[in-house]
Amino acid sequence: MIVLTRGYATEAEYDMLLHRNRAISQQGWADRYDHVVCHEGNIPPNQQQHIRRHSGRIGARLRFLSVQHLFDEYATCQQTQSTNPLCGSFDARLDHFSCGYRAMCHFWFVAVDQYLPGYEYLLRIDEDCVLAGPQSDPYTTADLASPSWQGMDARFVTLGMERFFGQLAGELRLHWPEHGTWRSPYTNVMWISSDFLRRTRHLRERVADTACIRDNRWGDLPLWGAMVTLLRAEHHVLRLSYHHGSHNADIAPAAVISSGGIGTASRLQLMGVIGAVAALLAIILSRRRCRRR
Ligand SMILES: Nc1nc2c(ncn2[C@@H]2O[C@H](COP(=O)(O)OP(=O)(O)OP(=O)(O)O)[C@@H](O)[C@H]2O)c(=O)[nH]1
Ligand SMILES: [Mg+2]
Repeated sequence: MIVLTRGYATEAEYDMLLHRNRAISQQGWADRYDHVVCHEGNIPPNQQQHIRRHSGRIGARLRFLSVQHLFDEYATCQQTQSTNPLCGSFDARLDHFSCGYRAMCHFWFVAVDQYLPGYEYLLRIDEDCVLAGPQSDPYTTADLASPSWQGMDARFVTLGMERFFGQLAGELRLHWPEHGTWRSPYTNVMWISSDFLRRTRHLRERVADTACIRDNRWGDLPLWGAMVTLLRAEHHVLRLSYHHGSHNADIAPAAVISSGGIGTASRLQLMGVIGAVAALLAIILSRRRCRRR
């Protein structure tokens, strides 16, 4: 089980990570897995001790792994201007995404298996994701699984992505949908097999070569969705519920609704419409019953 986390100036700022770790410690199956904390090389030994001490059962077994080299490569990213015409031109909105955030996207999409070789499966649980009480072991032999699948990322951070994958699919004779949209795993909590990592390595390297993760902040969410689409892998639902802190949202395993890239928000809206129609029917039926009496 892996987290990539920021290093902080004070111990108090690790509270969110500690909350995450303690929720994992509550799981009966936590001992079956290794627990890795990846960081930028900026969590010193005294802070590592603090994290171990307050992480519950898994604390003693935490492995701290520096991925500083990758973050150094991203340190001078050009935030608002792309060097590759494929993925756009100047856009001030990109300024919102730091070089560190883009390095994080690169880590999870391109580099994770290089830093963590030798594991059969990886389970990502982000720093701001807290498992919701004791749950069953989510172990699966699926290529890739996530509790929730959704549609596309914002247009201004996916410039050229559809065109790129359409061309790649044509070149390598892989599948690509004509409508040009695809479903993506909500990657904050995601399961992935080493076999799928191996089978997608050449495709992920092609993505890395575009430099669009750095320049246009192509995110790991639509990129993993594209991998699943290109290789016609299944949209497996991972049986884990959690609270996603950065969005203050509770995420529960949700069945994937037909094709077409329907998002979490759309799904919630759909549930709302179904609920409203059901309520209306109930009122009509109850009135009919009243009239019959
Ligand atoms: N080391 C490091 N980790 C980061 C950085 N940015 C994000 N992360 C980690 O990457 C994971 C996801 O980061 P979030 O900030 O939650 O981003 P997100 O979930 O994609 O974005 P939201 O859609 O806002 O939730 C968390 O575990 C963060 O700690 C960074 O600059 N450095
Ligand atoms: Mg988050």
